[in-house]
Amino acid sequence: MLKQMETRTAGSKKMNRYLAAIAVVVGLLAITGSAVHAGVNKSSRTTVKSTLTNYKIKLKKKSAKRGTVTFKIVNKRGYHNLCVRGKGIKKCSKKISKGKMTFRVKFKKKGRYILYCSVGNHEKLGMKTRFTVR
Ligand SMILES: [Cu+2]
Repeated sequence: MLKQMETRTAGSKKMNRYLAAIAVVVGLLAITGSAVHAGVNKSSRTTVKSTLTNYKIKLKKKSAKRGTVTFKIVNKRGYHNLCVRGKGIKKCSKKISKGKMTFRVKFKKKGRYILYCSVGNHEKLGMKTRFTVR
């Protein structure tokens, strides 16, 4: 189809220059478009220092960007874990007594999540806190 157009406008240098300009603009738009797309898709990584004790969860950060969040947990007292629920996610770390562990969660959706401990009735005793994904 383009070939036909070129044949028809053959002899018109002005038209050819016009078509070349359009091609350049379309090319630039394609480049800018893909750059913006890459920016949106870039998944973020956040580390959140977390402390567990009887019966509290303390977070150094209460929010993160969408992406992978690594909770670096120190359990100071008692037997606990760290769980996340909300937006279709329900995931728990292993349970530990005094010590350290890492718990990694991939947050795909923005919104409010709850972090809690699933041991016994610890959540009711206060081991519960809000976590926001932006
Ligand atoms: Cu607990």
